[in-house]
Amino acid sequence: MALHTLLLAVLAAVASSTPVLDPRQASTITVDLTKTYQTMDGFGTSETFQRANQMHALSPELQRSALDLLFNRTSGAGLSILRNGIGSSPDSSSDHMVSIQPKSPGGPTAEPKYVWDGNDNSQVWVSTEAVKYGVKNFYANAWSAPGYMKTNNNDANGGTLCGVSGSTCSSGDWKQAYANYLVQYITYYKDLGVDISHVGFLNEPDLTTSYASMRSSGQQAADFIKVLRPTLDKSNFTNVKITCCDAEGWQSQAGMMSALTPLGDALSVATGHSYTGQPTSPLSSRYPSWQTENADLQGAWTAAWYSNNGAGEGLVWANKIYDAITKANVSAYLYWVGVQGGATNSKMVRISDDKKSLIPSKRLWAMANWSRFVRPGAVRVATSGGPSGAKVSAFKNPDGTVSVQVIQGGTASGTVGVKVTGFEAKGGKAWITDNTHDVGEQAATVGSDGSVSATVPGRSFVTFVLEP
Ligand SMILES: *[C@@H]1O[C@H](CO)[C@@H](O)[C@H](O)[C@H]1NC(C)=O
Ligand SMILES: *[C@@H]1O[C@H](CO)[C@@H](O)[C@H](O)[C@H]1NC(C)=O
Ligand SMILES: *[C@@H]1O[C@H](CO)[C@@H](O)[C@H](O)[C@H]1NC(C)=O
Ligand SMILES: *[C@H]1O[C@H](CO)[C@@H](O)[C@H](O)[C@H]1NC(C)=O
Repeated sequence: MALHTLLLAVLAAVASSTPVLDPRQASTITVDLTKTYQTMDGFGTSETFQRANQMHALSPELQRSALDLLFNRTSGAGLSILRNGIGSSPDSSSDHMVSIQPKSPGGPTAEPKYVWDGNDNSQVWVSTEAVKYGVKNFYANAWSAPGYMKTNNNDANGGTLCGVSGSTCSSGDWKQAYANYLVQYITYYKDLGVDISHVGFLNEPDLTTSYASMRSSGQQAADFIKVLRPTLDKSNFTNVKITCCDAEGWQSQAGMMSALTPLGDALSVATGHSYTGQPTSPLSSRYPSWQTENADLQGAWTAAWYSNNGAGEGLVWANKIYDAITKANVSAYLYWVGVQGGATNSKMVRISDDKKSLIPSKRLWAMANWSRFVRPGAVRVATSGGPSGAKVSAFKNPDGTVSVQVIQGGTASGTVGVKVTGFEAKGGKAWITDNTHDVGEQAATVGSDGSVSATVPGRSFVTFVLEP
């Protein structure tokens, strides 16, 4: 330790042209591209339950700012996944998502009576705009089937889909009709130029609540997936991936997996939320997994990066995302809402009460630090070393860049060098997010050995990008 310290001090004194190092805190991160983990699909959010209408009601200038904050890769978070809500309600009152077949056609085998307004509570607008920013992952997710397809004849208050195990209805078996209904929704979007990439048919099936909700066990979900997969394939939607089941908590979703795994390739992605349990271990060793909903739902609005580790602070969210990726093996992380009005932290960007401005929180910039630099298709790779107390992760992006995230939750500050084994960086950048910066570019030095160095201050998130 003493010798190491002395050596660094000597080196610092000799190499007078290098940045001033505090020898006690300088450190090196080594990235090993040969040890790989999961492939990333991206980062995202949602404007369901008529939140998209709130965005669309803004002035044209603020609409653009809102879209840039969510999807722009240079001035915003560069989100790469949009989760849309497939409606199940008979009407659009309150914040309901109206169904594309609000009234029963008469029975499960009757000719469908679909109704499509081409707007879908402004989700079509957000989606078509997102396409222009390069978003390719559109996750269409139903909270429930329409009421007439369910045991309780209501799209809210739980109930199950008629026809799955243990769920019989006098009106018959609605599994095929529900599958057709989801395919019809995907078709409407396709006709407007938005390719739905993922479809989910449940949301929090472990929760009965006064808004759209449908119960399901793992077995009941498997019963339906066996109908949905061939229905999608027959309509040429062979590339649309089925997700399941968006349980309210991660462990609750884990409990559904044993009934789903026998589905093999009929299921593509295991999805879970974090409300009743955080992602701390993998859901499945077979399926990629997505953390599809989390937020500080009720906390009073804060835009802070770090104050006292409060539930809405940016640094807290940077850490949550890190844990989900490194401990729970997730391939995607979605915050609940992107842009919305109101005084809680349930969204990342707040529409001011007079609707004349947007207030981005540091939660958005925590997402940005991940989303801008860990692109869809990036493969997580191993790292060793790094500053004491910091959380470190690294990814190889499809464009050949290597991005390294250093989250320093403590107060220690120092220079950090990043070296990728077998890779000489020809260029490098560092981006900082802290109390005063929002993914701001900061000075980085490319060393003669192909390493990249920059300062990592206390309570900050610094992303290094090494260019081959
Ligand atoms: C993203 O923001 C930059 C900077 O404001 C702007 O030049 C660019 O056109 C935006 N990108 C898109 C796709 O709108
Ligand atoms: C399905 O896709 C194939 C190949 O893209 C195409 O030839 C065929 O016409 C499509 N069928 C339908 C029903 O859209
Ligand atoms: C992590 O997820 C991938 C799929 O994305 C899977 O192949 C791998 O086995 C998982 N690893 C663990 C430890 O569960
Ligand atoms: C990362 O987060 C910090 C802290 O808010 C912010 O200053 C920085 O701009 C973010 N970086 C990116 C690229 O989003």
